[in-house]
Amino acid sequence: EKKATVLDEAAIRRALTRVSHEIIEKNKGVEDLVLVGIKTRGVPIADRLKEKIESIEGQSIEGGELDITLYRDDLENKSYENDPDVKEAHISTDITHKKVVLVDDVLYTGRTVRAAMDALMDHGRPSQIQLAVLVDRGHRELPITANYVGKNIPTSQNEVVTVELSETDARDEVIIYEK
Ligand code: 3GP
Ligand code: 5GP
Ligand code: MG
Repeated sequence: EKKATVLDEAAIRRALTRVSHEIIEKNKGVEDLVLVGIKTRGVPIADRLKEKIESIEGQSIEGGELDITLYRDDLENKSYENDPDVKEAHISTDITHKKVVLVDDVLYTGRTVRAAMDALMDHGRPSQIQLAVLVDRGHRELPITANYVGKNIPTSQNEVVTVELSETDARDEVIIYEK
């Protein structure tokens, strides 16, 4: 059951523009920066941030993607017994000594990000790992926090945040559903 649209196309665009500026400001430019999207919807978000940052700074930056899948068959039973698993990593560049910004659509328990950090460490030795998410819906089960947040959406456990992006879906919209 649909409860509310929390972000429309313009709001998503503005949030990502702000986050782009925050990334540039925190890193004092884009030197040694690598943006790594977590599949599926973290990837188009990372692409959008990359484009905005490149156009603001007039400099190209590296990108990559990680495919993190859960062991489990359903999203409900994600727990310490069935943590997310890294399927594939495609990172165009050597991340050693680089500042990696992980990008995901929704931050929830933090277990996906933990798995993503493990994968990055297997891949090289980044000098720093930062996290950017479009939506932080709360309910962390690990001491993980995002450096950049498009929108904080306090949710209950029986709500689901649906992220639709034009690259993967018909349009740009973030909606809260009651399960
Ligand atoms: P995404 O891969 O595009 O990010 O996790 C697989 C998909 O299921 C995700 O899409 C995500 O949008 C969607 N999803 C909805 N609710 C949940 C949830 O509570 N946990 C997880 N892991 N995914 C969810
Ligand atoms: P976590 O591992 O932090 O619990 O969840 C993060 C990952 O699960 C994200 O990649 C995200 O796609 C997905 N996820 C968790 N909760 C939600 C949600 O409410 N909505 C959507 N769209 N994805 C979610
Ligand atoms: Mg995701």
